[in-house]
Parts: sequence; structure tokens; C-alpha cells
Amino acid sequence: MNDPAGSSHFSRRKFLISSLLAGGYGALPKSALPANASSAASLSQPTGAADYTIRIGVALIELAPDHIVSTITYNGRFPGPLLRLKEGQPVTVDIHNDTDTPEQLHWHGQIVPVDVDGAAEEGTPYIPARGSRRITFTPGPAGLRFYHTHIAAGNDLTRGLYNAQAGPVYIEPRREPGDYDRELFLTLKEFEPVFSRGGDMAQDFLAGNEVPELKEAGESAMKASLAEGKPHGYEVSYGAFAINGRMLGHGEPIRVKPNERVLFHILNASAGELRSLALPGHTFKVVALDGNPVPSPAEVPVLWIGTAERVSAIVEMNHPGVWVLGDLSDDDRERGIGIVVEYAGRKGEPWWKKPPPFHWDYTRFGKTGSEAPTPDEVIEMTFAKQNAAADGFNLWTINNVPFSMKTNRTRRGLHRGQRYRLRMRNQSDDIHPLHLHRNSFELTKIAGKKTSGIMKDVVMLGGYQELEVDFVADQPGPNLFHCHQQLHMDYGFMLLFDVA
Ligand SMILES: [Cu+2]
Repeated sequence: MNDPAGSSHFSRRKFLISSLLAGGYGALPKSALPANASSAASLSQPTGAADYTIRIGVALIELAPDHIVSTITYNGRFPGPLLRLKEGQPVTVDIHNDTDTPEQLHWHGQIVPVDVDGAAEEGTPYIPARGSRRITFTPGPAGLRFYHTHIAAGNDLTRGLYNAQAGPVYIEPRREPGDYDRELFLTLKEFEPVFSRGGDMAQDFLAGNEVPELKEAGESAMKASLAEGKPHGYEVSYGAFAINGRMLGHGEPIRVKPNERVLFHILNASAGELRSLALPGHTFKVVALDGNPVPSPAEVPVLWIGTAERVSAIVEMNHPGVWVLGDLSDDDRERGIGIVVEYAGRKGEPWWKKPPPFHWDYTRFGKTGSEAPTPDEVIEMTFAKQNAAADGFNLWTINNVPFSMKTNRTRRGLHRGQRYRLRMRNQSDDIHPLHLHRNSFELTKIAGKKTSGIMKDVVMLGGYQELEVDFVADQPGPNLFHCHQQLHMDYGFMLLFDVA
């Protein structure tokens, strides 16, 4: 006879033990794990020690003393351990999956082969449930990258990036620019996702104008759907936000000295949130976007960081006090997205002051007076939303077709070595953070304004706006293009470029 109380007691206990185990391992160097720690699936793999070991498993994360969440993590913590790699120096990573479902671990922003990239759509093998995989790759390009799960969540908010499966990667360049005193890594993330209807955040922070023709098409499609009696498609909102896994006021403050120059490496590891950050009385000198040095470093009062984007910015600590480095949204900041910056010898309540309105414009970090080379081919892409068309979820299309692995309609062949320009048009009012695996884009035109020299692997396309980016098709095999909002990529917003 099963004793319901007994069995639940057993599984609870088992859960606690596995989270304790998971919590016990940080980013361990060589041989730090017992040799028999690997599971059955890895028995046929080489037995030497890996450079890094990552364990995927459920753990409890203390966002604040009275706010503890259970979620899937890397090594029992959030963010996952900072992996410091060296450009061009091969690294071996053991990835253990202690969950009951197969996993993918994606090396975001790195140029690596399909076998290790971490996307099932490209053909990367899964890390089996209760199994493991050992991978070896050569890190690059240098700069701030990250690793995260690449599992579709669909309508299940316990899967994919709705969990805490993300961590920073820093690939040390062969030569480090040294215009700062120390560096700090901040990972932004939300917790406790719930479905909501409509009610999107204000999305008017990107510089540039809407294209009337795109707006008319998007609005009339929406109107027609609502007239048919359809509700607004589901969105996702969140109960708690954190920087480096702690809600505002509950982590250690960033302690600084006057005149210190701090290089912040900021990663937005959200499933779908676009974030802003300001530090009252201070400015950010943006030196790199998505880990790539920008041609024209420039000072800005506010950072806007789309889903999966990274910003590296130097702050000169020249305004002593106790401050909140936080999101411009009062609501999100009160629910945790901020961190206290405390000057030596200063005490008291941290101060917040909302900065004046500021539009984020990638082009101000671009080359001036020079255009990108002419591409070999221009690919036109229009993104559109079919309101609530997939069981109440919005369905996303590229040139009217939602992604499918079953047809060839969402694959496109490219010639190796050719330079392609993606001319992208957004027929929706959402901002889409667009990502191409195993490549970097060069931004060439944003909302009508030409630019060059800015290399990124994610770029935000504003509501009803246009954007052009170039890339050279030099990675053979499938290269996955998608919107980085979990909800959008899971419902159609993907395409495969096959380079041959
Ligand atoms: Cu999107």
C-alpha cells in the first residue's frame, strides 16, 4: 500500500538532497568533482577531467530572506558561475542534466560548430534527462558572452528561460584594454512568471520613427482579430526581479571609492523583458555592446538592454553618496530590479532619482562618416503577429510563415563566404530582440539612419520600425535566426539559414 504522506515525504527529502548537492558545486576547476560523479549516459565518453562542470538541476534561490524561489539552475545558483575562457584556447565542459527532461545549453554569442552550439533546431544533440554530455570547443570571439538553456517552453512556465538557467561567460582577449580600475558582472533576471492578457510595457524608448505602412498593416490585423471576438494573446509578467540573484536592498551593495572607474559587464538574461538602468548622478561610458568593442565609445545617462543583450560600460564614481542603480520602471524596481552603490564612508538610505526621458540609439556608438561594404544579396524579412491564433497565444510569422521543423518553408540556403544584408520590417508594436546563432551582425541601418562598425549578436527592432544588418555566411551548416523573447520564439518567430 502506498502511504501518500510517506511518499511525499520521501520525494521532498530527495529534492532537498539533490539541491544541496547542486548547491555544493560552484564553477569547479579541473578534478574538483569525484570521478564517478558522471552518469550512465557519459560512460562512453573520455574520462579525463573537464575544465568546467555544469550541473543542471532544481535548487532554491534566496532572492531576499522572505523570498525564496524553486527553479532550475546551473550549479545550484543564480547566476550560473562566471566562466572565464581564453580566446582561441580550447576548453572542455562536462554538462550534467539532473532533471527529468532533455536539455540544450547554448553558447550565446560564440562562433562554435553546430555540434556544441546548443540548439536542437540546428541539430545539436540533447543533454539527455538524467544524463550528461562532454563538449570541447575553441572560445571566441573575445568579450562578454553567456550561456543559457535553449529549450522551448511553449505554454509551460516551468521550462526554458522562465527558469534561472543562465550565466555569464567572459572570453579574455589576447590584449585587454585597461581604462578602468576593476570590473563587475551584473546579471539581470526575473522570477515567478505568470500569464497575463495584453498590458504590455511602454515600448517607446528606441530612437527612430514608425513606418506608417507597417503600423497600418499591424493595427488593421489587430482590429480585425478583436472584431472577431478574439481576446488579446497571452503575455508573461513576473512577480520578482533581481540583479545577480538578489532583490534590491537584499544583496551586498557595490562598495566604491571616489574617482574609481568601474567597468560594468551587464547581461540581460531575461526570458522576455527589456530592461533599463540608471545610476543617479552618474553616466555610463559604453565601451562594448554584446561583448564587442564599439567604434565610438560614448557617455549616456541610461542604458537600455534588450533580452539577451549585453552592455559593457565604465562608470566613473564621481558623485559620493548611497545610490540605487536601478530600472526606470518604479514597479519593476520596487519588485527587485536594482542594486545599491555605496561610496566608502557614506551611510543611509539609498537614493533614487528618475533621469529625464532618454532615447536609446545604437548609431551613436557607430563609426562616423563611413558606410558598411555593399552586400552580395539583400534578404527582405517582414515580421508579423497573428493575435491569439495559437490556442490563445500570438503566432509570429516571418514573411507570413510561422517556423516549422516539418516543412522546408522556414529554411533558406545561403552561399558560404557571401555577405548578406537582412532588411527587417516589424509589422507589430512589440520590440523584438533579434538573434543570429554562430555569427555577429554588423548594424548598417536603424530606423532610416545609416551606420557601420557596430557588431552585435542581438539587436532590438522597434515597434513598426525598420532595421538593416549584415553578416558574412562563413559558418557552414544551419544558423538559427530568431526573436529572443521566449514567448515569440516558441510561437513561430524562427528561421534557419543553411550555409553551404
Ligand atoms: Cu519577438
